[in-house]
Amino acid sequence: MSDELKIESADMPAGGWGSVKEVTNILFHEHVPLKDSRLLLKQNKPDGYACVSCAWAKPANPHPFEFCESGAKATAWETTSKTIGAEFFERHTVTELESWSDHALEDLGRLTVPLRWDAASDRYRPIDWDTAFAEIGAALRACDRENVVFYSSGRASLEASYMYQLLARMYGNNNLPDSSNMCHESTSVGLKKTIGVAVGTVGLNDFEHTDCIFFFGQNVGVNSPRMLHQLQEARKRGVPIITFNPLRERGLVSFTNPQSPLEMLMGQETPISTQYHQLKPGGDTAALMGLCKAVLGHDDAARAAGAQRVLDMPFLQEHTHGFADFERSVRECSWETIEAEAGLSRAAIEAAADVYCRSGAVMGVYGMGLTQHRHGVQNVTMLVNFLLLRGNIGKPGAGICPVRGHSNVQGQRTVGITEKPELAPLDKLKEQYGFEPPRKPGMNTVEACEAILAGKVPAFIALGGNFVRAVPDTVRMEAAWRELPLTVQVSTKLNRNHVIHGKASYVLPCLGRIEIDRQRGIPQSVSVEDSTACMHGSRGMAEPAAATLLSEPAIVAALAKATLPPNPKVDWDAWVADYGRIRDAIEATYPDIFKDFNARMWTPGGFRKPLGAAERVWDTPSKRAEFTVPQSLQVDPDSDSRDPAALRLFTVRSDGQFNTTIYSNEDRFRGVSGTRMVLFMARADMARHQLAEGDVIDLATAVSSDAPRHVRGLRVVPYDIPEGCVAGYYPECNPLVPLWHHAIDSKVPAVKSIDVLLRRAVVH
Ligand SMILES: Nc1nc2c(c(=O)[nH]1)N[C@H]1C(S)=C(S)[C@@H](COP(=O)(O)OP(=O)(O)OC[C@H]3O[C@@H](n4cnc5c(=O)[nH]c(N)nc54)[C@H](O)[C@@H]3O)O[C@H]1N2
Ligand SMILES: Nc1nc2c(c(=O)[nH]1)N[C@H]1C(S)=C(S)[C@@H](COP(=O)(O)OP(=O)(O)OC[C@H]3O[C@@H](n4cnc5c(=O)[nH]c(N)nc54)[C@H](O)[C@@H]3O)O[C@H]1N2
Ligand SMILES: [Mo]
Repeated sequence: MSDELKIESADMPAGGWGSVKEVTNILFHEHVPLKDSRLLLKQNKPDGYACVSCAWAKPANPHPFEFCESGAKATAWETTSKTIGAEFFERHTVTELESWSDHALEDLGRLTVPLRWDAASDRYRPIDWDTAFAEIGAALRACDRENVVFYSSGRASLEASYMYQLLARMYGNNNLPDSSNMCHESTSVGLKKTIGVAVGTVGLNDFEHTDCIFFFGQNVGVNSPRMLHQLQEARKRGVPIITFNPLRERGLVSFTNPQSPLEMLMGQETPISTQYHQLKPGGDTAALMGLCKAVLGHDDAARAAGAQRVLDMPFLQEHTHGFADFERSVRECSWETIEAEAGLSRAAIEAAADVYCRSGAVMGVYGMGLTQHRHGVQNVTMLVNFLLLRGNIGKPGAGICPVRGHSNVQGQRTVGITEKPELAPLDKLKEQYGFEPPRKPGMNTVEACEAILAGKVPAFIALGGNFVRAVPDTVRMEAAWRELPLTVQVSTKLNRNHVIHGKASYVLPCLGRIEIDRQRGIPQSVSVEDSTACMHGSRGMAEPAAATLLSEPAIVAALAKATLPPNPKVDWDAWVADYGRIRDAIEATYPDIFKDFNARMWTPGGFRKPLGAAERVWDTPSKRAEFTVPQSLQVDPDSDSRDPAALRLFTVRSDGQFNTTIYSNEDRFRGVSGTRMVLFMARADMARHQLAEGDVIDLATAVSSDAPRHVRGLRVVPYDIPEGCVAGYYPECNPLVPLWHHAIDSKVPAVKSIDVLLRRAVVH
């Protein structure tokens, strides 16, 4: 890959011919054979496999091509014919591999053999599976059980995840941090508190009935492109889409369906957003406060004129609690404060509120732009306040719609991957398996990092992911990571977390979800939960990358057998021999959610878990939906210490990546290629700093009392972004994020608002 920066204007629509070219390129680059490229036709089909990219819903009547550019890339990346085995690791020391880029490491292809790091030669050496499990089991038995961490990234199936949480709990702790702790945990906390369910209420069919969509901080064209189909359909019905995002994102501006020959030939594009509000990062609470204030204004006017109320009074009276306090806080909040904190004019906010008041059923869609802030939870609860004003939760076409990240991240929580003991059915597990589950709260991601920094963690087990690369404070975390006595990673590809490793380190290569998983010769299937709480079966379809790979359920079972004393009530071998039995066990633990699991998992469109809030049954202490008064409109309670010269940095993804997996240096939608070491900046700020396009700068974290934090050598890219803020890529900018800079209550790292200082780089 060349690393020369290229900047081009990116005014083509999302999708379109660019998307087709990208798909062809990656299938070619990954040497995906033609027969396997046909796999894409089985993606997200009722009889096919659930895509390993995002968690967006899978319709009952799918398009013939129910895949997108991002999903095709993820499929090509997993089914690549490139592999690495023992010979590769014989040729390269781990220290040498550390100097390779994230892209270069994963681009080597699929891991094929279990590996153990050999300190004397600084190499990963092959080890047979049985020896690996025996050694890891012996080490875990000797550890301080309270502090061993069992991380999972949100890709593993419901079956593997259920077994994994049982392993952790039978071992003796609730240390089950999940990628969700860096992602939608602000949603889980905020929605549980206000509407009594931890997940969104919108289902796919709501898109057919909605009258208006409010869209906050989610980059649909890149991160959940299949949702563009629903948005395009809605737009064709004339449904307004009102977007709040500091960046003008292509996929939120317009879309050409690459799977519609007519649109492709005619170069037709559908404009997606009808209003686009480029607010300040972290300005969402203030913008929502303004929206609510404008709605109250309309209601006052209606009342004065004796017209029909704008607020849904019967709903407020019957279904909500705390409205009076909330209303007071809105009336007391001045437009000056709202405008200053949101970075939007009163007129712009009122224009959005006008559409809201005219619309019967409204949905609120959002992503990381709301959750990854110091006030991430409050941003979510403010969106709930706004929807409640007109009864927009629990009626067709309306509701709240957090767009989840990893393809089964929501499902992992459903089957017990949680550090919070109150969210796991511990008594049920006790009864089912005859052991005493630990009751002490476990560590979430930030707490696990703190414990690692404090030298308290004896072993870190990871079911997927790239923890050390995904978390904040890269420099401090990498140093502490090397001191971990034991790291065990269940992975498909080589990544930073394998080359930065503990004193003893094992890499256990597993099958991906697209591959055929045969147990005793019989193909097994697994299941996942999508963003709309629907469960789907998934059948692997590609031949495994190597015969030596084990499935995730098989690896978890082997780790459990090597670590735990035998328990006649848990037959790990029987579970691995027939995954249907794991699903029976899941059903026994959660009879309400997973009734007739094995039969229903193939329901076209999935089967939905019961969601009280969608039926207006509120599982909150007041048994009503809760209004909440925001604590502060400021983006950051620490911002008193704000340096006036500071710029507010937020980190984003490009279409050339899936989280820490970097497919390429291209960011087609933002017109940047050649390097990811860039900083998007407003022209006015560039002028103020006397910078020209392509100039090289360094960033330092503005509030860094405990340690200096830097990222050096970023190239300036002029961009349509509000003044005073800048954007850079995740994970390249993670060294700038202090670990303690996280959301109040949910502890999601606040990677969408970091105060930074900029210096022109010294060129030697
Ligand atoms: N292709 C691809 N697909 C993915 C992923 C991937 O990396 N690549 N990752 C997956 C995962 S795990 C996740 S969680 C999702 C993430 O998907 P998204 O939620 O879309 O995440 P981001 O790209 O981090 O940024 C979201 C958007 O928020 C905007 N934003 C930033 N700050 C603010 C703010 O303060 N307010 C508002 N209103 N907007 C803001 C940014 O400009 C950006 O457009 O995608 C999933 N799908
Ligand atoms: N600055 C900043 N930091 C962020 C974010 C941000 O927006 N900005 N986003 C955060 C978010 S939303 C998330 S979700 C986290 C992501 O954090 P993680 O989920 O930990 O990271 P990923 O990059 O998704 O993990 C990629 C690795 O997973 C492994 N893998 C892939 N498929 C499989 C599989 O099927 N099984 C197994 N066992 N392994 C597999 C491969 O080895 C691959 O290298 O990062 C967070 N960090
Ligand atoms: Mo995520």
